[in-house]
Amino acid sequence: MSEGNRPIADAVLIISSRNYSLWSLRGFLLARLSGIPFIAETVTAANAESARQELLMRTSSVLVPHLVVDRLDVWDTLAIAEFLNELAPEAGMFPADRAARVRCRSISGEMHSGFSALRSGLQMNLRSRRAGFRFWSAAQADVTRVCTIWRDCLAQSGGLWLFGERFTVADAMYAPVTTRFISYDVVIDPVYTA
Ligand SMILES: N[C@@H](CCC(=O)N[C@@H](CS)C(=O)NCC(=O)O)C(=O)O
Repeated sequence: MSEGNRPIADAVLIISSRNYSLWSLRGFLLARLSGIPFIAETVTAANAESARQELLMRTSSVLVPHLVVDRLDVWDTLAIAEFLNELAPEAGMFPADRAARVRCRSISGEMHSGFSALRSGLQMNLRSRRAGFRFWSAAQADVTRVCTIWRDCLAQSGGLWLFGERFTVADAMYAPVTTRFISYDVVIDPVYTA
């Protein structure tokens, strides 16, 4: 991996729990997808206030994930995805086909900026199983939209992942949604049309 033929040194990804923090999980999956060797530094603290104090010292946004590569700071998950793709284009983080790439960026952006009812109503917890969990209708609208996106992508790509045989940025962005559907026993229509 190189940037202008210069080796990439000291890639550090600052995250919090991959069990409870959906953005941390996404950042971690994206870093793994890039293939760039990195160290994941996990901010853990006894309570919310001390976690915030630690984040204040580590990240300008006071949010995770936050990537540091060659003393360059990158925060915000989509910016991290784009930067990793820039550093490691050979990893194929986005689909090779332009139409698929546009769709991949669009649905990743849609997940990044939307689905607030799903996010607040069904909080991520990989360790939780809530059989028969009931949630409000706004979250149901988000669930329906997610299924439409998945169905359209899989119909076009044929699976296995949203854009075919390779796991892409979009799969990382939607990964915490699949875990929520499992955690909260969300009933969805079959999304495979093939
Ligand atoms: N839009 C940001 C969202 C990041 C975000 O909200 N991160 C949460 C973790 S899930 C956070 O760091 N919260 C600070 C805290 O919990 O103290 C991104 O794309 O990275």
